[in-house]
Amino acid sequence: MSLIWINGQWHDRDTAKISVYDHGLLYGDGVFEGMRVYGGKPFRMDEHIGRLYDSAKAIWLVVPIPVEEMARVTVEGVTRAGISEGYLRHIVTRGMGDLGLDPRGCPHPTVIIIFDTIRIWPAERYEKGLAMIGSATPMPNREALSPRVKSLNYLPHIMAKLEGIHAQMDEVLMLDRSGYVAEASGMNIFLVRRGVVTTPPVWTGILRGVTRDIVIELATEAGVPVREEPINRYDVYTADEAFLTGTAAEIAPIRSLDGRQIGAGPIGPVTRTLMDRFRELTRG
Ligand code: PXG
Repeated sequence: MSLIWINGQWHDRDTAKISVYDHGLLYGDGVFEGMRVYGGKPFRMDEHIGRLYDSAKAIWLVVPIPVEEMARVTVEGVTRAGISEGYLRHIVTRGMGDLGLDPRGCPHPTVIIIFDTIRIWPAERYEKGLAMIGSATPMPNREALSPRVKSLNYLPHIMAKLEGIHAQMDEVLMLDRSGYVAEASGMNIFLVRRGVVTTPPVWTGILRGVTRDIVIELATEAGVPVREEPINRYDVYTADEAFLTGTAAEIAPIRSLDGRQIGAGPIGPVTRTLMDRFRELTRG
C-alpha cells in the first residue's frame, strides 16, 4: 500500500495531488531522493536526507522544514504504511508559482514523501547479469548543473534509458563529453580487474551514490583494494567483472556491454562477495 505525505498532510495514492502551477512540474525546479526500507527501518536515512538538503542548497532552495523533522516524518510514515521492505521518494520543489520562471513567485516549497516499493529488473537479472549498451546521450555537463545535484531534471538519463529499451537492453552506460565512463541511467558503475576494484571519481561529474560509498566500504573491509580513477569503455570491455550500484538497483552484475561479454561468467567472485556482504548489511 502506498502512502504520501505532502506539506504536513497524509494522503493515499488517489488523493495525493499538487498544483499544475508547481515549478517542479513546470520547470523541473526541485530535487529528490530515493531510499530503501529494510526490516522496517529507512536504510542510510541520514545520508539520503543530507544529500537532499545539499542538493536543495546547491539550487538555492531552502527546505521549509528542519532535517530532524524530515527524518521524524520519514520514520512515522514507514510505521503508518506498515512497510518492512520498501522504497521512499522524497521530493522538494520550488513550489506553486505563476507561469514565469522567476522563483520569487514561489514563496512556499512543496515537500513530498512517497512511501512505496520499487523493482527495476526481474530477479533473474541478478543471477544472469545485465546486458548493456553505451548510450549516445552524454552525461549533462558538470559545469551547467552538477550531476551531484539529484535534481528533477532527469531527461538526459531518461533519453539514455529509452535508447537502451529501444535496443532491447537492460541498461545503458552514459559517457561524459570527453568519452569517459560516467554512470548508468540511475546507478554508479564499478569494475574489477586483477582483484582491484575501480570506479569513476565523483569529480568527473557523477552522482555520489550512497550505495557507491557503501560498496567502497564493503570492498575495503573485505581486503579488496579500491581505486577511484577515470575509466573508459575499453576498461569495461576488458574487465574481469563489472557491476552497477544504486538504491533501487542494489548491486547488479553486468553481463555484457556493446555485445562484448564481460569476464568469464555472469557473476565474478568479487561481485559475488560484495553482493553477499551487501545482503548481510541490509537483510542480515
Ligand atoms: N546515479 C544517478 C544518476 C542516480 O539517479 C544513482 C547514481 C545511485 O545513487 P544511490 O545513492 O541510490 O546509490 C542514482 C540514484 C530508477 C531510479 O528508477 C534510480 C535512481 C533514482 C531514481 C530512480 O532506476 N538512482
